[in-house]
Amino acid sequence: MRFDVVTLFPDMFPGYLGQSLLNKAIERGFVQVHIHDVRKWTRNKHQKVDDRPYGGGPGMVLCVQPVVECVESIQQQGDSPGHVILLTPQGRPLNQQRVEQLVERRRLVLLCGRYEGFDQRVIDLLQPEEISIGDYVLNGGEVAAMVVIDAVIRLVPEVLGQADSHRDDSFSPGNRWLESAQYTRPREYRGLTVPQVLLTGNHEEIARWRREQSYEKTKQRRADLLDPPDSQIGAQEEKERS
Ligand code: 6GU
Repeated sequence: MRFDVVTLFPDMFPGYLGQSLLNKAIERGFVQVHIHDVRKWTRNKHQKVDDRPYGGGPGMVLCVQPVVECVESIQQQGDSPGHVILLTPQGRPLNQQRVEQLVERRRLVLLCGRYEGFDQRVIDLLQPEEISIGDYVLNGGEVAAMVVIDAVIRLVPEVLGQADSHRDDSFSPGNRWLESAQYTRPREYRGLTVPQVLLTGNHEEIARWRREQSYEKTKQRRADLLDPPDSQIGAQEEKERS
């Protein structure tokens, strides 16, 4: 799996990329992450990458030239141009179903926005998929790009220790419910004890208890997951494919 990240703030990434799971995957060659500084692609002498919006208004807009030329150059590297994603609060909200489709692409080019956004012609020319990571506003797309990388790499089969340990994750299609509570030793701490059923060794009983817990938690916190609408991101892509 290869990621190319296009950003004005390349220094935000090394800390994240150095964390153990990802670092091991990179060292073993299962994941490649290339960080590209858009500023290197400006053609004016002040290395300006943004300018005031036509028509007025607050903030600055990212210029079309450096972004488009940076992405085009990246796409010429490697053996496939990759799927281009623009991280923006205007995008469709990311969910696990879409993450599962993204891992199939094998190469993603992630554009991180800043300021008031990109010149519209970046979108017209590159036709990226626009993705948001939720209904709140970040200062830029960098953290969102890390979220995408984080969610996608753990689905690369070689990355997680146990090949199937993400199967039971909440939100995967086989299990849309939230996970039940987990306990480990000691059996008692400050008077709080582990539920008796987990100590019985009766696997059927335990599985039933977990399903019930999982259902109750989901009903209380995320009733929307019990009856999910078909209109979310991912469902649309699935339809377009078939
Ligand atoms: Cl992808 N970018 C920014 N700037 N804000 C966001 C976001 C992305 N997703 C949610 N909020």
